Amino acid sequence: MPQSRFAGFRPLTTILIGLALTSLFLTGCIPAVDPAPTPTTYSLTYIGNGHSAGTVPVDTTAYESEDRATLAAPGSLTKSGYDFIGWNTSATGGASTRLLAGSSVRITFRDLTFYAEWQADDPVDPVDPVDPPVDGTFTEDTSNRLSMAIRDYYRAAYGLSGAVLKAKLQQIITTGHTPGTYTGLWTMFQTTDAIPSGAHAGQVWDMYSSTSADGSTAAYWFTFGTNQDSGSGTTEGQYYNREHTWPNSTFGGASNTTPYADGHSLTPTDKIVNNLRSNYSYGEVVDGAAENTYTQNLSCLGTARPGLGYGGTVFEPIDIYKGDHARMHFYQSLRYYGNSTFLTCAWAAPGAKLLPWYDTMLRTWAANDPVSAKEIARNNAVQAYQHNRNPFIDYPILIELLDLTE
Ligand SMILES: [Ca+2]
Repeated sequence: MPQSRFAGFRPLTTILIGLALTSLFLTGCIPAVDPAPTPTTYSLTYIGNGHSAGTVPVDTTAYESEDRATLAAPGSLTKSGYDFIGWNTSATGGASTRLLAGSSVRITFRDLTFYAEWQADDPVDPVDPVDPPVDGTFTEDTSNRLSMAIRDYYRAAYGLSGAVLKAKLQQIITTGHTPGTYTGLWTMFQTTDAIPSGAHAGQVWDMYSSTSADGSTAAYWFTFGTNQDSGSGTTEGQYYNREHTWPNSTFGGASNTTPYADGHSLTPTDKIVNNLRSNYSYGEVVDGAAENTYTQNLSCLGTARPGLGYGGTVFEPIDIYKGDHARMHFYQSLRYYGNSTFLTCAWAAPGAKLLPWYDTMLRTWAANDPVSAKEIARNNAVQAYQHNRNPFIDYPILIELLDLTE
């Protein structure tokens, strides 16, 4: 269970209860007692999505927001002429929103619906639900999804594949990158990480305190400048500072280096949660364990869950921002591929190469939390600041075309 965010008010609560009891004693009148509030619960629903036979799995668990679910096997579910390839958050399928049966999903503030995804049975090329990061040619998206300027940005990489594609993309995002300073990030954040609209427009969009994908709700709010870390603060919600999504202690740590102040991999976050995360790897924690430490938006520091492929302490952002962090890490791995200051750490080999367990987890995170309007706007704003882009936001397919582990 999460720590109570009202823990700090216990003394006041105790006083008020004492006063109420005293009042009751004096008046001799016992009013009706409101029942304890029922915790909000969330459901996980499976839909057959055109299945022709079998039974759709049913999950009757009433999940609380910090619980974890394991996606069911298809069981007897079948569709004539098709293979089951996974559960999809979209009824129309697509690799970017697919999760394999057996995937671990955190229930965070929402009901979840998963549609069976079917692929026409092909006896010559049997279905492989795990898209391998290998072959395939990078092609221009000629729809109107991307502006011509963005399409042109990648012009030299179209038609390439594999290691050649990786090298060309690294060259593209390195050439023209005009690194800002670590101090300059305070100003950059005001254009890259501001809430775009609504009651909190212009305030800090902090993924460690936000509770909604559109930024409209949060555990607490920061105002640029006013709440900028000034060296003090002891509890959540007082100050924001600069969070390296890929902890800087693993790449030298000198504040005048390019990766230390790369706007694509730093965001404004609550100072206390930033300190809690420290330089632990991102990961997925064990299910609701008492030893886990939850922040106010239910980000969590705890022991890695069984089966993750890593056995240490990890920090788990909430689900709606996992894809954001995954794509920031993909950027970091590509931009600094081969950079000798990037050392061995819990999630990477020297040269910013993702370890297989981490690569697998981030691919799942990216698939489960597709590119959002927030990331697209942020990519444009960071480009305006330092003149390079995160290719994995523009072209999510690149995750399937590049191998970031070697
Ligand atoms: Ca997201």
